[in-house]
Amino acid sequence: MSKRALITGVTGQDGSYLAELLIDRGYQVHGVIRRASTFNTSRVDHLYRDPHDGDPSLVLHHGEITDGSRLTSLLAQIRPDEVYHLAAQSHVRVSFDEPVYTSDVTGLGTVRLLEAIRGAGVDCRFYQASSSEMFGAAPPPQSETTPFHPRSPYAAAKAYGYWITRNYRESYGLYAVNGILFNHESPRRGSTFVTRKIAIAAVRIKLGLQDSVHLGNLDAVRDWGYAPEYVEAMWRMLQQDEPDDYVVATGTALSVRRFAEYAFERVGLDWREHVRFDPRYVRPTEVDALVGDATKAREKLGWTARVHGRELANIMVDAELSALRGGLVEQRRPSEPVTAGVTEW
Ligand code: NAP
Ligand code: F7E
Repeated sequence: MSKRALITGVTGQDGSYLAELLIDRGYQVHGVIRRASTFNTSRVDHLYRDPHDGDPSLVLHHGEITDGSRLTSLLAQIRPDEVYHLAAQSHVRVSFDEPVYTSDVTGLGTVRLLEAIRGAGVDCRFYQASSSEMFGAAPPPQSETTPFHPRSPYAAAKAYGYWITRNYRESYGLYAVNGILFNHESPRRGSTFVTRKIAIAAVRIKLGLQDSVHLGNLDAVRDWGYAPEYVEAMWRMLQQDEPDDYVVATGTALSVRRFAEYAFERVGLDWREHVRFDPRYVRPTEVDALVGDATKAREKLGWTARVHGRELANIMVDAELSALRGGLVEQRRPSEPVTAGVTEW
């Protein structure tokens, strides 16, 4: 019998890479997707097989992280060995516009899922997608022992998710872990996160499809890693003898400005000629610098980041170039409104 894994947020960047990894390792993966009027499964379509052609390795179920009764029925039906909770309203800037919704989905979503596991009486291991954003104003380097100082509704919601996960571990003996992941990116990153926004813009400017890109705070420092490597760390956290919490990071500090410099250099352009400032992208409270100390993950999980700053920028720009040349990337300018009145952060 192959192991069964349940992934919430399977249609997201990390969910899609994790589904690939688990299927490669012989799991049957069950993913929760939101019902939408348009298709939202583009990141996992390549993994999907028609169930009429045999036992599928990826099974998709409709579900909402705000709907506890649905989560309980899914748990009872699937009875997974491992649960990876990745679903979230994951955009920090958007969380200032929608703080209550973000708290509900990103914060309370975790306890709904934990209660569903208890309610359905399923014996499984649980992964919580915690975030370096929880450290917020705490100065780098940040490790598992650094106190949290959240600087956004998103970060506050993730801090709740972190503590409720620990509480279920301590209260009920659940094998529940927090992966405290620092920023990780890829060609599958949502196009409103800064690295992907910059990579798309650099390529489109190079190809003459736009002239400039508007950004906010260029001084912010982040520790950007490569998402396919980070899902390996998630899996390893659930294969240990004892549950624990781990920081996952590269340890390399890079400013937004430097990332833009690398991305534009990759296509032979000078970022200073194309990047414009727009105050709309500045957040009410900023997280100035996140740089992780992943010593524990290296020592206990045997995990180390291989891809760092400039190489990551190259991977993302190269992917954009080949996708755009292949006609696969939508032609819409990333800095244009998606729909009237909605800013793409
Ligand atoms: P992402 O690309 O934004 O994906 C988020 C996923 O959550 C999507 O599948 C989305 O579905 C789903 N989702 C959102 N609201 C939902 C709801 N109400 N009910 C059910 N599903 C819902 O995020 P990611 O970058 O893959 O990150 C995965 C997780 O790690 C998130 O929890 C994020 O907060 C956390 N994290 C990310 C990073 C990072 O740097 N990427 C770092 C630390 C922690 P749709 O496709 O339908 O929108
Ligand atoms: O911003 C600055 C912005 O939105 C990075 C999420 O995955 O990682 C992510 O959160 C920095 C910030 O990611 C623009 O102010 C400048 O300082 O790409 P981002 P994030 O906020 O760090 C953490 C770990 C998560 O957990 C989250 O889910 O870049 N910045 N100009 C900009 N950011 C955006 N989005 N757009 C700009 O135009």
